[in-house]
Amino acid sequence: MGRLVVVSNRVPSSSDRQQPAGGLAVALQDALSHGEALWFGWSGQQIAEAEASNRKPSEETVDNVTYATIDLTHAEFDGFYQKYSNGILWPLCHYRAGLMDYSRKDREVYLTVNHLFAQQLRPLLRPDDIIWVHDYHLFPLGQALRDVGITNPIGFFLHIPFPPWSLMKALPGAERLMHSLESYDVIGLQTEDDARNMNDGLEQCGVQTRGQVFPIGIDPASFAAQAKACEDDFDVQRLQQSLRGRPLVIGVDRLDYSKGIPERFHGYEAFLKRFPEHKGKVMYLQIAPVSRGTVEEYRRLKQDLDETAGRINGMYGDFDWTPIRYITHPVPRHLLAGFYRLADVALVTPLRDGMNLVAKEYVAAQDEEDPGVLILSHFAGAAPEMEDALLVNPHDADEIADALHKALTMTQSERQERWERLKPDVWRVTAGSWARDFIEQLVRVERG
Ligand code: ADQ
Repeated sequence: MGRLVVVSNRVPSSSDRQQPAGGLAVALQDALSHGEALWFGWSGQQIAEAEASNRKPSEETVDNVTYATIDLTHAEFDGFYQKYSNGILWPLCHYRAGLMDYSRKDREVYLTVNHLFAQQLRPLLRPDDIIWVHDYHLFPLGQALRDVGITNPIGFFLHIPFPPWSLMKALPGAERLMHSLESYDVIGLQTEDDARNMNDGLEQCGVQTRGQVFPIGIDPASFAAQAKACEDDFDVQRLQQSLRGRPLVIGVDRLDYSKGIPERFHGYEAFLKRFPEHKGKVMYLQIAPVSRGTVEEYRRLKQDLDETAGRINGMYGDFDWTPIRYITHPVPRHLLAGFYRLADVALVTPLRDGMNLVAKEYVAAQDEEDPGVLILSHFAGAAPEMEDALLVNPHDADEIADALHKALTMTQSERQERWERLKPDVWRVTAGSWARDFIEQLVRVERG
């Protein structure tokens, strides 16, 4: 196999690489460790228009991987990243067409930046490279690479859901987007639903290529080891002592409207109202670091959550008990593993989610003698693989309340049985196997 070239919107900075904060960097660690590799994308830096004309990628090689990054101008960052990717494609792909704030100008910037990526990447490519493009920021990159003469195998993986064509076509230019996908040799999606939706769209647009399912996973063995090793960590102990014997319910999400955090708060409120025997006897910790904080919709969401948490704490709390501990800054990954292990219940209730790795991490982190209970939304991509969780509809506060009561009163033997049935899939489909399966398909293309 030739060199693996990964292209994503962001390339992790050197500090992120030392302590990968989840997501793509963790998932690709294994794939990037075999042979020579190149990772290309945006540096995370913005520059003035005047500095853009003689832009060149800056490169840094660490062991076998070269990280090549380019800067974006303020206007490119705004139109490509904030507006088109996160203000249009993100809500639409999460079935929230009503939140989509479309403008033709932003679409042009999006296409221009995809062409810029292709032009800047081209001189770095070798004839035997295989190219793997990631996520919605770069839907048209395959086409843009073909336009500048690249004939190498190119694959595309979409980390987020793909909506039904009847919804997707609300996007002006959706047909063109579907046609641009024809440039890819392999297209990967998280779930059967996503593949069905995309393939239906491709068919309706008369495009021949088809998407396949490659569900993403975590590195369960190392996550489990980290969680166990963390039991005696000072901060994990601090959290445990602060519980004073009360069970811990945990939620861990980027602060994003797709994660259903307000709905979860309402579910917890319904639980306190309907099952008052738990009042003062349970602790709910929600960790939700601010993400995309400069996008208006995310600012509104944070304000809503701040208010709802404050209201619930004011209404149900007591002078010695706070119902919700709500944190909007990130928590280091190793501590997160320890917190998951300590938690009796995890609330993972997205309204839509490509996969949701938190659900898998929670299962991996449990103590096999005394595992906790996962409450999981039907609308997480992970749900079809995790039917032994307590599956809920996140729009139904009473269903969340019932599931919380059930989880907190479940016998140890039922918790063990459920966890034993959840475990095999988490261990079978890992980050490593996901990347290997995808790359194998691409290599097959390379070999004709
Ligand atoms: P995300 O939307 O970011 O990813 P998720 O799959 O849950 O969602 O992964 C997030 C990662 O970041 C996890 O490893 C988690 O531990 C970490 N993380 C989350 N909240 C954190 C916090 N508060 N502090 C520290 N770390 C935190 C996108 C798609 C998902 C898809 C992934 C991978 O939206 O649906 O599963 O990509 O394909």
